Amino acid sequence: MKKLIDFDKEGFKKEVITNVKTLYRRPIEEATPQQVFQAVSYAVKDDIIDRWIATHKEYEKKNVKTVYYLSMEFLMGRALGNNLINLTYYDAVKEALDELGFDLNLIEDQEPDAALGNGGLGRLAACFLDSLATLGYPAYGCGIRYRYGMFKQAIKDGYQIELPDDWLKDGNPFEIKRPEYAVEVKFGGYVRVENRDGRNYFIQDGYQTVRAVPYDVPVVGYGNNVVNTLRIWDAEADQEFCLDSFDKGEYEKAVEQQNLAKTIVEVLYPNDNHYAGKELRLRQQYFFISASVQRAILKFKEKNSDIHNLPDKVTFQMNDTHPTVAVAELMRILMDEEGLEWDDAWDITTRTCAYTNHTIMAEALEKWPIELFSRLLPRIYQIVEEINRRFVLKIQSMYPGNQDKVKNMAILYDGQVKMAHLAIAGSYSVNGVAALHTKILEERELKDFYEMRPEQFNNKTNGITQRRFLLHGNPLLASWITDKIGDEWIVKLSNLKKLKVYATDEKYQQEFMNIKYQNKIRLANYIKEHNGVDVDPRSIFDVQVKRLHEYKRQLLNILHVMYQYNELKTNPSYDMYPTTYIFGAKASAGYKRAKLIIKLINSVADVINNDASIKGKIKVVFIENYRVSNAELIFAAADVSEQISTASREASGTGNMKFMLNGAVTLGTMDGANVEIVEEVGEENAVIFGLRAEEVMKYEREGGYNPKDIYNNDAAVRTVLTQLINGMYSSDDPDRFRDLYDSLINEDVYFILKDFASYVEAHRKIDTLYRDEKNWAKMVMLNTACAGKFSSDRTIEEYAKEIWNLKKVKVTLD
Ligand code: GL9
Repeated sequence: MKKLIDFDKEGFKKEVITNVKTLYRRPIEEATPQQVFQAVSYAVKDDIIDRWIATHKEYEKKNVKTVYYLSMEFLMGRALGNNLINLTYYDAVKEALDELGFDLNLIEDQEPDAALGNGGLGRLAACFLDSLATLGYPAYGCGIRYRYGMFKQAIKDGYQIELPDDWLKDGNPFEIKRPEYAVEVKFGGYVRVENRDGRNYFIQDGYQTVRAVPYDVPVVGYGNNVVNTLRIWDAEADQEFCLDSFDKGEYEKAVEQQNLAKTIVEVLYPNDNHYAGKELRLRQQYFFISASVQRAILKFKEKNSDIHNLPDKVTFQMNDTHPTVAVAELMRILMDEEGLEWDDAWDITTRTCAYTNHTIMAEALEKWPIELFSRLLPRIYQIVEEINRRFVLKIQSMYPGNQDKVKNMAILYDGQVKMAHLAIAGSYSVNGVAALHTKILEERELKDFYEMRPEQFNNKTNGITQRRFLLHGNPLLASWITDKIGDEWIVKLSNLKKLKVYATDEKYQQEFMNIKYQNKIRLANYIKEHNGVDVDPRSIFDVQVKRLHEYKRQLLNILHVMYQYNELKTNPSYDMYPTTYIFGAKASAGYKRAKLIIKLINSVADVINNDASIKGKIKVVFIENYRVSNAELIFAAADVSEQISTASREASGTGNMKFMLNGAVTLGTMDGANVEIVEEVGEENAVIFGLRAEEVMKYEREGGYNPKDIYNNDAAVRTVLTQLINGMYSSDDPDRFRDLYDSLINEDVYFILKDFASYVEAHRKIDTLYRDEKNWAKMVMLNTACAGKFSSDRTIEEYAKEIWNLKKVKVTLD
């Protein structure tokens, strides 16, 4: 690996030893692995700090424009390994620890994942931070320091159990508490008007305040001395918990306040692509947005005297609608605190805010009841009302007499605050996250808004960071690539195309496939250790890992496994290449059907894995507690990447890119970024099946299709469906899976039966392709070679140029 930064190995070892001593009063020989992890992390942080300070000095000196990436979720994963990679110290520290008698891999395993996110949306935010720092763009991530992150999943009797994720229990060595930057956030009360010097001021009274206290987490750029900040907010009760209260008998009240504040940041809502409408969630949203926006304005004012220049120095990028109250909060600050008039404030706001849409799933749309919204945020609601009033006037002047337009576009309608509409009205940019997704937004979901202001819309196809998902997650492949084409790919992923020439060379094919095999052994060992299942690394590793959601169609996958098992049992000549079907998925705690699908997968695994008669031709594994850290092992080991969402539903997907980068073939529908993956790698190097988005949307316009036709005409489908209700996989309770059966037979909203035959066909094709070793090697190598487009570095360059107008900064250490 390239070494840009000097590393003093002996000094580092000494520091680790000292840290163990000062932190734990122990000699290093007696330290636990957790203690060594802490000691190493503090030593690494020491090196980060100087660069962090230097970076911010440079930003201040240049008075740079900064993007504030506002997000309810940052799915960071572990920090130690990633920080070492980006400091370009990884190998050197590995050596230093070896000399101290510790294995860096085991030390890394001591760190809990920072799982402050659900899935793709949160992980995208984390990849973006990595790219922003690596490219040298001034940026803050702004979020919430949830006390409990994404729950820990255990599997008991095949069912998902949720356990609290107490990720802070040993302390987070990388974070720094910044009480000096604390701000107040106000909830509730009422608004009164006060006239001063002929101008009306709106004053919130009778409110409760919560103190927002930031914790800063460093985000290290790769080999460039840049360290940006992820600022996550903790909540504390406002008043000092004073002895006075005892005297007044208000002890309970004081404690209550304390708890009320703490509750706000207690837990991440474990919903993916689904809105639950909980009051506490809106509290969370306003809490971190008000704190982040207030702090950004204060910082702006340190270096700039005219608030009108805010758009030249700040962009608030809203990660989905969750941070959308930022529009109204910025208006509030500009008017109530900076004394601007509406038009002026609105002009500044709409040149400062930008919005990314991440889903078209109807159930994900955030709509707050006006009653709740106005009670919790009275002043903010007043502002939203006025934004809406003016916006509706604009609609009416553009489309006189067209009530449908008002109905479809108003921010307040039917007693609800529509957050997406507020985001669009308040932003200068609206972007989708893959070409197909953006097209669907423009032509269907947000058609009216697009017609009103087409220039506002743009696409930014998602990306992933190769630093975590190749350099750190797949060290064997990373060093093979560096050996062939040099190490510039680490910061310029398009270089991978230079690997194309190796894809047809047998010697290199063997090297590449050998690395894949080593990675499969590594995963097999993990599975053995964590699941107790033996899997054969020579079998096809066919993998679907992502959140459990009906639209992602894990059910289609497992129904196909059931079908294949039937073929093996009934047809002695059925010839299939041994395949290991690997699943990993968390279901939202309240999502019953998703949880039932997990149970089904595990039940099918139980039956099939224990049937000696099929000679191990099929194995099914459900990896418990799928998360960023084990994902890195899984991507590296996959042969086949299952990306099988109902076409039109997956906005982009990013797992698809991680598999491709690590040399897996996509078995997928023409959905989200799969479309662009096929474009890059060529149709012959992916296996595509199923309805196209156009076809799905046509059926939907026409009221769906009739799944019973398929049930009646396809005997194989009928058999599989019957096995859902005849006790084959639930002998103790034959009705257990009836809900799944009914949903497929009666509605099949996600076109599972409709796509089934095509999916079977696609699997046959994979089987045939895999047997042709040379061609398969060529295919997977071309997948890696063509993955350049999907670096989040490319995505961030596009955001920086086309939306944010940011300038790069260079940081040197003196
Ligand atoms: C998602 C989409 O479902 C994904 O297709 C997309 O890749 C990511 C990132 O743009 O955004 N939208 C969404 O609400 N989630 C996504 O993953 N869900 C969450 O993670 C909450």
